[in-house]
Amino acid sequence: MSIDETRITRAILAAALRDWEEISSVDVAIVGAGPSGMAAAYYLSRGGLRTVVFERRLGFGGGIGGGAMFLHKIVVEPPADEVLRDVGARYAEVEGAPGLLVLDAAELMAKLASSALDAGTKIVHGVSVEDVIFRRDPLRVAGVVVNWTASELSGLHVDPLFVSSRAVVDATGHDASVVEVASRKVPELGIELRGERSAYSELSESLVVEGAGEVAPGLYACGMAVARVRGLPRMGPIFGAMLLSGRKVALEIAGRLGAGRTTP
Ligand code: 48H
Repeated sequence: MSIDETRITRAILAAALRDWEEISSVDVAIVGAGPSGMAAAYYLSRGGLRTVVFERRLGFGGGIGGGAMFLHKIVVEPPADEVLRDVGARYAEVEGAPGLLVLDAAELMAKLASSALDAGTKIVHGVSVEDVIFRRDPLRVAGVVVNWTASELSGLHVDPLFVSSRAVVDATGHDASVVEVASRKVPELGIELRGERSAYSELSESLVVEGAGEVAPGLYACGMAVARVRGLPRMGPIFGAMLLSGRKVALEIAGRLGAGRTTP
């Protein structure tokens, strides 16, 4: 077999451009490959919806990777163990703390990603969402505006590309950057960002899941983005609400868009 450089280049170009052509119009565009975005992607894809995740960085997991102050463990509480079992991530009960489960950060990142990919999610790294597409009659968010993270970092003026979608999910974490840009640049959506509050783990774990969902027509939030949008406390390195809010948003979108097999 001859390994010809031109063939390597053409193979990559052809496959990547084929993917981008498909990605240019999807059912759901998820912004951020952290725990909430990956959980949402897994359940959406499992339900048969064409789902793409755009991730600014070159890896999966968002805040999972740093564990807690770089210690490579995180905790989760029921009923988020249902998500752990769905993606095959192992966990252990915490002695003396009934209801708390502990697991490896690396395992959760890997299992969320591989489950989402196996279910059909397309994950594109090194791409940042810098804006949304909106439509009138009826007023709604109708997709995202994307650019290479490298051009964002370089400060060069490079015009973006567009991805239209039936739903957009802000899973960008503390920044809630998609909801933020939509609230600023499409004021008629009437989105109010209330700002994240100081730590209160137990309260936050339930309120983030409760608050996850549609923020404006076509635009949904899960994970820490919910805390910034709804004015909720942070919770520290406990990830139950991240997984459960991702699953909740997926089920809500699947219900609206009419997917089949998402329900666990
Ligand atoms: C493309 C983007 C963009 C963009 C950001 O921070 P994450 O892990 O988000 P969540 O909400 O799934 O999980 C939050 C959790 O990690 C956490 O921080 C917790 C529980 N904190 C509690 C506390 O008290 O501090 O992941 C977001 C991902 C990251 O990978 C970003 O790189 C990516 O989104 N991202 N990708 N375009 N505009 N903005």
